[in-house]
Amino acid sequence: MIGVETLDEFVIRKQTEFPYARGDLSRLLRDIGLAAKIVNREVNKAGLVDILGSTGKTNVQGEEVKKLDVFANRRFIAALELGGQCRGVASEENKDFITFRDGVSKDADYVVALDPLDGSSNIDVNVSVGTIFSIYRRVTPSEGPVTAEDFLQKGRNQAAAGYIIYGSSTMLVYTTGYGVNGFTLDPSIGEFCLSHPDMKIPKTGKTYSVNQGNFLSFPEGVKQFIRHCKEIDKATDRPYSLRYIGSMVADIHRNLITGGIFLYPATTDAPNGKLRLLYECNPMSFIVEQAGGRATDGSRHIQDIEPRELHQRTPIFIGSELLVLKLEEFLREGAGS
Ligand code: AHM
Ligand code: MG
Repeated sequence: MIGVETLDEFVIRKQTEFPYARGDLSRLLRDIGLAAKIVNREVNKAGLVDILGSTGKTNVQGEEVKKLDVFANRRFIAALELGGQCRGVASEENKDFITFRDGVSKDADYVVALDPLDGSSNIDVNVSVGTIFSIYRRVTPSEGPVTAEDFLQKGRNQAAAGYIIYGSSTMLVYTTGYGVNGFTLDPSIGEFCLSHPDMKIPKTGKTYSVNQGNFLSFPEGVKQFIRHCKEIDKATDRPYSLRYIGSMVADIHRNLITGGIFLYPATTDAPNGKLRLLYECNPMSFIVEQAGGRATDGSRHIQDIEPRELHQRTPIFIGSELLVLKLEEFLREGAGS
């Protein structure tokens, strides 16, 4: 191929790979790409305008909502509604899912679970944030309104998933179950261009990413794994490197490219961990597994967990296969001690 391939061109070329090759999912991905460009524009100028800072309100999880969270949420929901391929959205920022009943979306077959701006505590300090999305084909009859059942599907049912990282450059990475492809936004032409075709996560790595401040309240097996990471590794003559941005998208994106493991375990105060199954853990797990990695809650694949509620949390260990397997070994030993 001569020159760059844009996200839209790529999605159209790959359309025949989709299980329902009517083009709906292709259009949905392009709608998400468009919203991402608009959010990117606002994230980039966050330091310049009054949009920066907190609204003073809290979201459904009781966490402080930053203005850009609100903006990104509105932007993505509007793009999905106007695009006409999405029938409903569950968002980190909304207690209940939203249904599109009228207009162009009224016959759409897909629903989207969304974290519009993940890692938003990093906005004020100019550190990478992200958007995470998960797309399902609805399971209830298309004549009727969407129900919770359409969203509460196992991760294995995802039709597509992806993230956008608003970083030193902005990238959109997605999978439809046929490998993982990454696109970098070229600001000079305003297009996401294929830059990372068929991404594969290294089998192992030398990086672990965890909020180690919570060490004392981690399960015993996790503590042992972290101690193991701090020991001198015979192969490299040095310990593992700890790298923790505090933005799940950015931490996992780095590990996807260079190899590593990201951990958000249960803690004494948060026995289900912090991160949300539907719009954080499932989509990131789909991508990492498609890239050849592994994602579990310590005993089950994340994508095999049966969701019970929209904002359900789960512990997560995700990244290079051999590192996650090693962690699971420590967890089994820890449980037995
Ligand atoms: P958010 O969706 O409210 O931004 O929270 C999710 C973020 C993740 O991106 C990140 O991995 C994690 O929270 C960091 O949490 P902590 O500050 O407890 O380490
Ligand atoms: Mg989040």
